[in-house]
Amino acid sequence: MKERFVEQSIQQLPGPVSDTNAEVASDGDELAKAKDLVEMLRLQFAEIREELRDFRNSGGANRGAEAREEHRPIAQALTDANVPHALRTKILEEIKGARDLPKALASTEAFLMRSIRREKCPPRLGGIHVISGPSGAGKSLMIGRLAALHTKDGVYSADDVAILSFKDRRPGAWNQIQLIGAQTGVETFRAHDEESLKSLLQELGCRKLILIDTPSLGFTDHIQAIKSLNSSVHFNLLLPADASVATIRRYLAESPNWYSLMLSKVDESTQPWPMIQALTETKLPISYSAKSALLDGLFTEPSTDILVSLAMRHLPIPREIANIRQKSGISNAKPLIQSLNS
Ligand SMILES: Nc1nc2c(ncn2[C@@H]2O[C@H](COP(=O)(O)OP(=O)(O)OP(=O)(O)O)[C@@H](O)[C@H]2O)c(=O)[nH]1
Ligand SMILES: [Mg+2]
Repeated sequence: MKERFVEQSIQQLPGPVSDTNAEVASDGDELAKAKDLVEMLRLQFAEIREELRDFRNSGGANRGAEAREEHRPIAQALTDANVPHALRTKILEEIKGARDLPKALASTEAFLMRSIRREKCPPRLGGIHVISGPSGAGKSLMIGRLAALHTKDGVYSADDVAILSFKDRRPGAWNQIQLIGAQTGVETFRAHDEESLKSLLQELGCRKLILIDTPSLGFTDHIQAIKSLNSSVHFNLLLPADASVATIRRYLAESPNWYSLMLSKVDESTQPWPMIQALTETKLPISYSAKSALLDGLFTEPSTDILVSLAMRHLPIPREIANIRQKSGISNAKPLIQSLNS
Protein backbone atom coordinates (compact mmCIF):
# COMPACT_ATOMS: atom_id res chain seq x y z
CA MET A 1 0.00 0.00 0.00
CA LYS A 2 2.74 2.35 1.05
CA GLU A 3 4.75 1.75 -2.12
CA ARG A 4 1.66 2.35 -4.21
CA PHE A 5 1.33 5.89 -2.88
CA VAL A 6 4.92 6.72 -3.65
CA GLU A 7 4.69 5.16 -7.07
CA GLN A 8 1.53 7.02 -7.88
CA SER A 9 2.97 10.37 -6.96
CA ILE A 10 6.10 9.76 -8.95
CA GLN A 11 4.34 8.29 -11.95
CA GLN A 12 1.77 11.02 -12.21
CA LEU A 13 4.31 13.74 -11.93
CA PRO A 14 7.56 14.61 -13.62
CA GLY A 15 10.62 12.91 -12.16
CA PRO A 16 13.04 14.20 -9.57
CA VAL A 17 15.56 16.98 -9.95
CA SER A 18 17.93 15.15 -12.25
CA ASP A 19 15.16 15.19 -14.85
CA THR A 20 16.01 18.65 -16.12
CA ASN A 21 13.06 18.74 -18.55
CA ALA A 22 10.72 18.74 -15.60
CA GLU A 23 12.45 21.49 -13.73
CA VAL A 24 12.83 24.36 -16.18
CA ALA A 25 10.91 27.44 -15.11
CA SER A 26 7.94 28.22 -17.37
CA ASP A 27 7.13 31.69 -18.71
CA GLY A 28 4.27 31.71 -16.23
CA ASP A 29 6.75 31.18 -13.37
CA GLU A 30 8.92 34.03 -14.61
CA LEU A 31 5.92 36.32 -14.86
CA ALA A 32 4.78 35.35 -11.37
CA LYS A 33 8.30 36.01 -10.06
CA ALA A 34 8.36 39.46 -11.65
CA LYS A 35 4.92 40.29 -10.26
CA ASP A 36 5.99 39.11 -6.82
CA LEU A 37 9.06 41.33 -6.93
CA VAL A 38 7.07 44.36 -8.03
CA GLU A 39 4.56 43.78 -5.24
CA MET A 40 7.33 43.52 -2.62
CA LEU A 41 8.96 46.71 -3.92
CA ARG A 42 5.63 48.51 -3.82
CA LEU A 43 5.13 47.48 -0.20
CA GLN A 44 8.69 48.43 0.76
CA PHE A 45 8.24 51.89 -0.77
CA ALA A 46 4.89 52.28 0.98
CA GLU A 47 6.58 51.37 4.25
CA ILE A 48 9.40 53.89 3.70
CA ARG A 49 6.88 56.61 2.80
CA GLU A 50 4.87 55.87 5.92
CA GLU A 51 7.93 55.97 8.17
CA LEU A 52 9.09 59.23 6.56
CA ARG A 53 5.69 60.79 7.10
CA ASP A 54 5.67 59.71 10.74
CA PHE A 55 9.23 60.96 11.13
CA ARG A 56 8.23 64.40 9.82
CA ASN A 57 5.05 64.54 11.88
CA SER A 58 6.91 63.67 15.04
CA GLY A 59 9.44 66.47 14.78
CA GLY A 60 11.94 65.06 12.32
CA ALA A 61 15.54 65.52 13.40
CA ASN A 62 14.38 66.57 16.86
CA ARG A 63 12.84 63.21 17.52
CA GLY A 64 13.62 62.22 21.06
CA ALA A 65 13.00 65.72 22.35
CA GLU A 66 9.49 64.57 23.24
CA ALA A 67 10.96 62.12 25.75
CA ARG A 68 11.99 63.06 29.29
CA GLU A 69 15.62 64.08 29.60
CA GLU A 70 16.58 60.81 31.33
CA HIS A 71 14.76 58.72 28.68
CA ARG A 72 16.45 60.37 25.71
CA PRO A 73 19.08 57.62 25.24
CA ILE A 74 16.23 55.13 24.84
CA ALA A 75 14.35 57.39 22.44
CA GLN A 76 17.52 57.83 20.39
CA ALA A 77 18.33 54.12 20.46
CA LEU A 78 14.82 53.24 19.29
CA THR A 79 15.26 55.66 16.39
CA ASP A 80 18.70 54.29 15.54
CA ALA A 81 17.37 50.73 15.62
CA ASN A 82 14.64 51.72 13.13
CA VAL A 83 11.91 50.67 15.52
CA PRO A 84 8.63 51.25 13.66
CA HIS A 85 7.14 54.59 14.59
CA ALA A 86 3.94 53.23 16.11
CA LEU A 87 5.82 50.91 18.46
CA ARG A 88 8.37 53.58 19.40
CA THR A 89 5.54 55.93 20.35
CA LYS A 90 3.88 53.25 22.48
CA ILE A 91 7.13 52.51 24.30
CA LEU A 92 7.87 56.17 25.06
CA GLU A 93 4.32 56.59 26.32
CA GLU A 94 4.64 53.51 28.50
CA ILE A 95 7.89 54.55 30.17
CA LYS A 96 6.85 58.13 30.82
CA GLY A 97 6.43 57.47 34.52
CA ALA A 98 9.80 55.75 34.99
CA ARG A 99 12.02 57.88 37.26
CA ASP A 100 15.38 56.98 35.77
CA LEU A 101 16.98 55.21 32.86
CA PRO A 102 17.35 51.75 34.45
CA LYS A 103 13.68 51.77 35.40
CA ALA A 104 12.74 52.99 31.92
CA LEU A 105 14.74 50.17 30.32
CA ALA A 106 13.20 47.60 32.62
CA SER A 107 9.70 48.87 31.94
CA THR A 108 10.36 48.89 28.19
CA GLU A 109 11.26 45.23 28.33
CA ALA A 110 8.40 44.31 30.63
CA PHE A 111 5.95 46.24 28.45
CA LEU A 112 7.11 44.53 25.28
CA MET A 113 7.01 41.05 26.82
CA ARG A 114 3.55 41.69 28.19
CA SER A 115 2.29 43.09 24.88
CA ILE A 116 3.32 40.18 22.72
CA ARG A 117 3.03 37.18 25.04
CA ARG A 118 0.26 34.79 24.03
CA GLU A 119 -1.33 31.46 24.80
CA LYS A 120 0.79 28.45 24.03
CA CYS A 121 -0.39 26.40 21.09
CA PRO A 122 -1.26 22.74 21.69
CA PRO A 123 2.05 20.87 21.63
CA ARG A 124 1.01 18.53 18.83
CA LEU A 125 -0.30 19.15 15.33
CA GLY A 126 -2.91 16.92 13.73
CA GLY A 127 -4.66 16.86 10.35
CA ILE A 128 -3.39 18.62 7.26
CA HIS A 129 -1.01 21.54 7.74
CA VAL A 130 0.29 23.81 5.01
CA ILE A 131 3.39 25.92 5.64
CA SER A 132 3.55 29.16 3.66
CA GLY A 133 6.01 32.00 3.85
CA PRO A 134 8.60 34.05 2.00
CA SER A 135 11.32 32.55 -0.11
CA GLY A 136 14.16 31.08 1.93
CA ALA A 137 12.34 31.60 5.23
CA GLY A 138 12.92 27.99 6.23
CA LYS A 139 9.60 26.37 5.24
CA SER A 140 11.01 23.07 4.03
CA LEU A 141 13.31 22.75 7.02
CA MET A 142 10.42 23.52 9.36
CA ILE A 143 8.43 20.72 7.71
CA GLY A 144 11.35 18.41 8.47
CA ARG A 145 11.53 19.62 12.05
CA LEU A 146 7.81 19.06 12.54
CA ALA A 147 8.01 15.59 11.04
CA ALA A 148 10.94 14.75 13.34
CA LEU A 149 9.29 16.26 16.40
CA HIS A 150 5.97 14.50 15.90
CA THR A 151 7.49 11.08 15.40
CA LYS A 152 10.21 11.39 18.03
CA ASP A 153 8.21 10.55 21.14
CA GLY A 154 6.36 7.63 19.60
CA VAL A 155 2.85 9.09 19.81
CA TYR A 156 2.81 9.24 16.02
CA SER A 157 4.71 6.61 14.10
CA ALA A 158 6.57 7.56 10.92
CA ASP A 159 3.71 5.91 8.98
CA ASP A 160 1.22 8.28 10.60
CA VAL A 161 2.92 11.27 9.02
CA ALA A 162 3.40 12.30 5.39
CA ILE A 163 5.21 15.19 3.71
CA LEU A 164 3.81 16.60 0.49
CA SER A 165 5.48 19.02 -1.88
CA PHE A 166 2.91 21.07 -3.79
CA LYS A 167 3.61 22.80 -7.09
CA ASP A 168 7.30 23.24 -6.56
CA ARG A 169 9.16 22.63 -9.82
CA ARG A 170 12.28 24.55 -8.89
CA PRO A 171 15.53 22.67 -9.34
CA GLY A 172 16.54 21.09 -6.06
CA ALA A 173 13.21 21.52 -4.32
CA TRP A 174 12.09 17.90 -4.62
CA ASN A 175 15.55 16.61 -3.77
CA GLN A 176 15.51 18.68 -0.59
CA ILE A 177 12.15 17.24 0.43
CA GLN A 178 13.31 13.71 -0.33
CA LEU A 179 16.38 14.29 1.81
CA ILE A 180 14.23 15.57 4.65
CA GLY A 181 12.05 12.46 4.27
CA ALA A 182 15.12 10.23 4.44
CA GLN A 183 16.41 12.02 7.54
CA THR A 184 13.12 11.81 9.40
CA GLY A 185 11.93 8.45 8.11
CA VAL A 186 8.69 10.06 6.90
CA GLU A 187 7.35 9.37 3.41
CA THR A 188 7.42 12.17 0.88
CA PHE A 189 5.09 12.84 -2.04
CA ARG A 190 4.88 15.50 -4.67
CA ALA A 191 1.88 16.99 -6.41
CA HIS A 192 2.41 19.27 -9.37
CA ASP A 193 -1.22 20.26 -9.69
CA GLU A 194 -4.52 20.34 -7.87
CA GLU A 195 -5.68 17.05 -9.38
CA SER A 196 -2.73 15.06 -8.08
CA LEU A 197 -2.92 16.81 -4.72
CA LYS A 198 -6.58 15.88 -4.46
CA SER A 199 -5.97 12.21 -5.12
CA LEU A 200 -2.96 12.13 -2.81
CA LEU A 201 -4.96 13.70 0.01
CA GLN A 202 -7.67 11.10 -0.50
CA GLU A 203 -5.19 8.26 -0.47
CA LEU A 204 -3.38 9.61 2.57
CA GLY A 205 -6.60 10.34 4.43
CA CYS A 206 -5.78 7.95 7.26
CA ARG A 207 -2.51 9.70 8.17
CA LYS A 208 -2.64 11.60 11.43
CA LEU A 209 -0.46 14.44 10.19
CA ILE A 210 0.10 15.62 6.63
CA LEU A 211 2.58 18.44 6.16
CA ILE A 212 2.38 20.35 2.87
CA ASP A 213 5.35 22.37 1.64
CA THR A 214 4.51 25.19 -0.78
CA PRO A 215 6.81 27.51 -2.75
CA SER A 216 6.56 31.19 -1.86
CA LEU A 217 5.91 32.23 -5.43
CA GLY A 218 2.16 32.49 -5.98
CA PHE A 219 1.44 31.55 -2.38
CA THR A 220 -2.01 33.17 -2.41
CA ASP A 221 -3.06 31.03 -5.38
CA HIS A 222 -1.67 27.89 -3.76
CA ILE A 223 -3.57 28.57 -0.57
CA GLN A 224 -6.80 29.16 -2.47
CA ALA A 225 -6.30 25.99 -4.51
CA ILE A 226 -5.66 23.84 -1.44
CA LYS A 227 -8.52 25.42 0.45
CA SER A 228 -10.96 24.65 -2.33
CA LEU A 229 -9.86 21.00 -2.26
CA ASN A 230 -10.23 20.56 1.47
CA SER A 231 -11.77 23.07 3.84
CA SER A 232 -10.29 21.50 6.98
CA VAL A 233 -6.69 22.25 6.02
CA HIS A 234 -4.75 24.42 8.50
CA PHE A 235 -2.56 27.16 7.05
CA ASN A 236 0.53 28.15 8.98
CA LEU A 237 2.57 31.24 8.25
CA LEU A 238 6.31 30.89 8.63
CA LEU A 239 8.32 34.10 8.85
CA PRO A 240 11.94 34.76 9.73
CA ALA A 241 12.13 36.59 13.06
CA ASP A 242 13.76 39.59 11.39
CA ALA A 243 11.23 39.89 8.53
CA SER A 244 10.57 43.46 7.39
CA VAL A 245 7.37 45.37 8.11
CA ALA A 246 6.41 45.05 4.43
CA THR A 247 6.86 41.28 4.38
CA ILE A 248 4.98 40.74 7.62
CA ARG A 249 2.13 42.97 6.50
CA ARG A 250 1.89 41.33 3.14
CA TYR A 251 1.58 37.84 4.55
CA LEU A 252 -0.72 38.79 7.40
CA ALA A 253 -2.97 40.82 5.10
CA GLU A 254 -3.28 38.10 2.50
CA SER A 255 -4.01 35.53 5.14
CA PRO A 256 -6.62 32.84 4.88
CA ASN A 257 -7.13 32.95 8.67
CA TRP A 258 -3.75 31.61 9.58
CA TYR A 259 -3.87 28.73 12.04
CA SER A 260 -0.56 29.74 13.59
CA LEU A 261 2.56 31.75 13.12
CA MET A 262 5.90 29.96 13.01
CA LEU A 263 9.17 31.80 13.44
CA SER A 264 12.48 30.83 11.95
CA LYS A 265 16.04 32.13 12.21
CA VAL A 266 15.54 33.56 15.68
CA ASP A 267 19.23 32.75 16.18
CA GLU A 268 20.19 35.12 13.34
CA SER A 269 17.92 37.93 14.40
CA THR A 270 19.34 41.01 16.09
CA GLN A 271 16.62 43.56 15.29
CA PRO A 272 13.30 41.76 15.46
CA TRP A 273 11.44 45.06 15.94
CA PRO A 274 9.05 44.76 12.98
CA MET A 275 8.06 41.30 14.25
CA ILE A 276 7.55 42.62 17.78
CA GLN A 277 5.43 45.46 16.42
CA ALA A 278 3.36 43.00 14.35
CA LEU A 279 2.86 40.77 17.37
CA THR A 280 1.47 43.69 19.36
CA GLU A 281 -1.20 43.99 16.66
CA THR A 282 -2.21 40.38 16.22
CA LYS A 283 -3.17 37.63 18.61
CA LEU A 284 -2.18 34.94 16.11
CA PRO A 285 -0.72 32.11 18.19
CA ILE A 286 2.91 31.15 17.70
CA SER A 287 3.15 27.39 17.32
CA TYR A 288 6.86 26.75 16.73
CA SER A 289 10.01 28.83 16.60
CA ALA A 290 13.39 27.75 15.32
CA LYS A 291 16.73 28.63 16.79
CA SER A 292 19.14 26.90 14.42
CA ALA A 293 19.45 25.30 11.03
CA LEU A 294 19.31 21.84 12.61
CA LEU A 295 16.40 19.43 12.43
CA ASP A 296 15.98 19.53 16.21
CA GLY A 297 16.48 23.30 16.49
CA LEU A 298 13.10 24.23 17.93
CA PHE A 299 12.55 26.34 21.01
CA THR A 300 10.70 24.87 23.91
CA GLU A 301 10.39 28.14 25.83
CA PRO A 302 8.15 31.07 24.77
CA SER A 303 9.85 32.65 21.80
CA THR A 304 8.18 36.00 22.37
CA ASP A 305 10.29 36.59 25.49
CA ILE A 306 13.39 35.68 23.51
CA LEU A 307 12.51 38.12 20.71
CA VAL A 308 12.18 40.92 23.23
CA SER A 309 15.41 39.94 24.97
CA LEU A 310 17.26 39.97 21.64
CA ALA A 311 15.80 43.31 20.63
CA MET A 312 16.67 44.89 24.00
CA ARG A 313 20.12 43.42 24.00
CA HIS A 314 20.91 44.90 20.60
CA LEU A 315 19.43 48.33 21.27
CA PRO A 316 22.22 50.71 20.29
CA ILE A 317 22.63 52.35 23.69
CA PRO A 318 26.06 53.92 24.45
CA ARG A 319 28.36 51.70 26.49
CA GLU A 320 28.37 53.76 29.68
CA ILE A 321 24.60 53.70 29.68
CA ALA A 322 24.57 50.04 28.80
CA ASN A 323 26.37 49.40 32.09
CA ILE A 324 23.40 50.87 33.85
CA ARG A 325 21.28 48.43 31.91
CA GLN A 326 22.87 45.55 33.78
CA LYS A 327 21.47 46.94 37.00
CA SER A 328 18.08 47.66 35.52
CA GLY A 329 16.62 44.18 35.85
CA ILE A 330 16.82 43.29 32.18
CA SER A 331 19.74 41.01 32.95
CA ASN A 332 17.24 38.14 32.80
CA ALA A 333 17.73 38.44 29.04
CA LYS A 334 20.97 36.52 29.41
CA PRO A 335 19.67 33.05 30.28
CA LEU A 336 16.97 33.40 27.66
CA ILE A 337 19.46 34.24 24.97
CA GLN A 338 21.76 31.49 26.16
CA SER A 339 18.97 29.07 25.30
CA LEU A 340 19.64 29.93 21.66
CA ASN A 341 22.81 27.93 21.91
CA SER A 342 21.39 25.03 23.87
N1 LIG B 1 20.29 29.72 11.28
C1 LIG B 1 19.13 29.24 10.84
N2 LIG B 1 19.02 28.87 9.56
C2 LIG B 1 17.83 28.40 9.14
C3 LIG B 1 16.71 28.32 10.01
N3 LIG B 1 15.66 27.84 9.29
C4 LIG B 1 16.12 27.64 8.04
N4 LIG B 1 17.41 27.96 7.94
C5 LIG B 1 18.26 27.91 6.75
O1 LIG B 1 17.67 28.74 5.75
C6 LIG B 1 17.90 28.20 4.45
C7 LIG B 1 16.58 28.07 3.72
O2 LIG B 1 15.81 27.04 4.34
P1 LIG B 1 14.66 26.30 3.55
O3 LIG B 1 13.99 25.38 4.50
O4 LIG B 1 15.16 25.73 2.29
O5 LIG B 1 13.74 27.55 3.23
P2 LIG B 1 12.42 27.59 2.32
O6 LIG B 1 11.52 28.61 2.88
O7 LIG B 1 11.90 26.22 2.15
O8 LIG B 1 13.05 28.11 0.96
P3 LIG B 1 12.31 28.15 -0.47
O9 LIG B 1 11.60 26.86 -0.66
O10 LIG B 1 13.46 28.34 -1.43
O11 LIG B 1 11.41 29.34 -0.46
C8 LIG B 1 18.61 26.88 4.66
O12 LIG B 1 19.98 27.08 4.49
C9 LIG B 1 18.32 26.52 6.12
O13 LIG B 1 19.32 25.73 6.69
C10 LIG B 1 16.86 28.74 11.36
O14 LIG B 1 15.94 28.74 12.18
N5 LIG B 1 18.10 29.19 11.72
MG1 LIG C 1 11.46 25.12 0.40
